[in-house]
Amino acid sequence: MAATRTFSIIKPDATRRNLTGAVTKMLEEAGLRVVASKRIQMTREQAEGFYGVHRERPFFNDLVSFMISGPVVVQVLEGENAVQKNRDVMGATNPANAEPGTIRKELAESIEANSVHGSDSEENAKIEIDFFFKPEEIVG
Ligand code: DGI
Repeated sequence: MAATRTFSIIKPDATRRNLTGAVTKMLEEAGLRVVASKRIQMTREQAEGFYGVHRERPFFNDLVSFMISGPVVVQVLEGENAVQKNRDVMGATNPANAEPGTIRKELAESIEANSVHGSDSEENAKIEIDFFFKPEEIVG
């Protein structure tokens, strides 16, 4: 099967605790390659746009405030079945429900401060990659 791509964010709780390398190591050990990566401070407008699908959810304002509370690392990951592989290594949204060995079980603090974002479909991966990266910033 050909390699595909997904989009990942190392969230502010993880960058704050100096876990950028630890998260990336777990992604790499799961068989994903980092083909683009940059550390950014998201603006409120960017975070609101990125999480637009959650606008009506009760936690939307908290989520946006959390995502701009510190730097994040946005990444493009490549591998066989990249979207699913990344979702598997991330673990469940709430770390309390995540399987042992997953990033969220091992590293996350709470359902909000859950260390990583990962696209939930190939279609959304393309949209999310385009939201943060120019084609020339991705080197496979
Ligand atoms: O794809 P996921 O990140 O696993 O989960 P999602 O798309 O359902 O939700 C996006 C993010 O929103 C999630 O990573 C953390 C936050 N979130 C989801 N459900 C809740 C939540 N935050 C709070 N405070 N409460 C929730 O119930």
